Amino acid sequence: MKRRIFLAASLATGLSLALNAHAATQWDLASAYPAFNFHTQNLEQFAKDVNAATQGQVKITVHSGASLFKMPEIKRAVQGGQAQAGEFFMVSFQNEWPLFGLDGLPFLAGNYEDAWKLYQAQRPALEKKLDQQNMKLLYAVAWPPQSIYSNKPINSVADLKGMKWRVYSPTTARIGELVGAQPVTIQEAELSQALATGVIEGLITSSATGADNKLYENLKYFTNVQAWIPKNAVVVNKRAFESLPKAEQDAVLKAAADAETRGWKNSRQVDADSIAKLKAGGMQIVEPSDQLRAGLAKVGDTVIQEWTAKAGDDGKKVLEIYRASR
Ligand code: PCA
Repeated sequence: MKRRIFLAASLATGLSLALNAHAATQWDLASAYPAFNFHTQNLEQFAKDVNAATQGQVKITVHSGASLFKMPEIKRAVQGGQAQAGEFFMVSFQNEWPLFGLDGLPFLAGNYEDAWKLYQAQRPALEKKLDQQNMKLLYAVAWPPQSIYSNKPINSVADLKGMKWRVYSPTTARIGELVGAQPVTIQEAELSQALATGVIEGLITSSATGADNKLYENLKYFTNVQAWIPKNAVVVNKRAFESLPKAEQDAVLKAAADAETRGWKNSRQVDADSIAKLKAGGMQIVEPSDQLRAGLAKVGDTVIQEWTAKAGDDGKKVLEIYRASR
């Protein structure tokens, strides 16, 4: 009798183990940046943390380097559930909803403290928007400040005239137009090739992206204008998230909060390290002249005015919240 009870109990345990093993969730997470980029490394750590906190019940595979979807496709892929999770560059999606472009507006928040405040102002609206699009925001992390790379010295905005200018967002395209450059949309994954083949001659991006892509092999100047601090958002398909048991949902959210804190901290360090790498690669790091600053500020004012007109009351409200928090 005792033996039978024991047998029944061990059968039940075996069964529940089998069920547990069967229930393990597997998510594909699409990302567009190289495996060694700091955002990608942060995603890998996030995946590890989730795995550990759920005892292997939630396994996230990070597909870096645009290997699963190209950056412009990632958001829609998560929305439609073709990938359960993904990372996308928010400002690229400004045409869809102006507030995605908030952190790409020139000289609104050019340092990390302000960028964080801007994010706090943006976040509630962002979460709501993503929720309407069938996604949940896990976290968002800042790229280092955006500065200008070129072959010739940029002393004023007039020096940008006629330049084949790589753009990644409606705002970078508009800036290109306003300074008389020729905007060309290029994804980061194609950056080195576009430079090597002369499709582009200059761009605005982070120190990190310059170092990741060895831009010093083709370009000579990094003009440190620190115009804005855009963010990557990491999202999960809402249905995929909601199908997890509550304890696993909580574990994912805890790991996401940790990833956000870690990512913002790393971003600053990566900025310093990347500028050192650019220098070591032979690039000249130049502080912007007063003339360049003034010219860019004027362009920036136009861009912000145009954005505000499009963004309507929601945009105005977020800008007010941000300005009051500074
Ligand atoms: N690097 C990415 C996005 C912003 C950045 O710093 C890029 O240039 O596409």
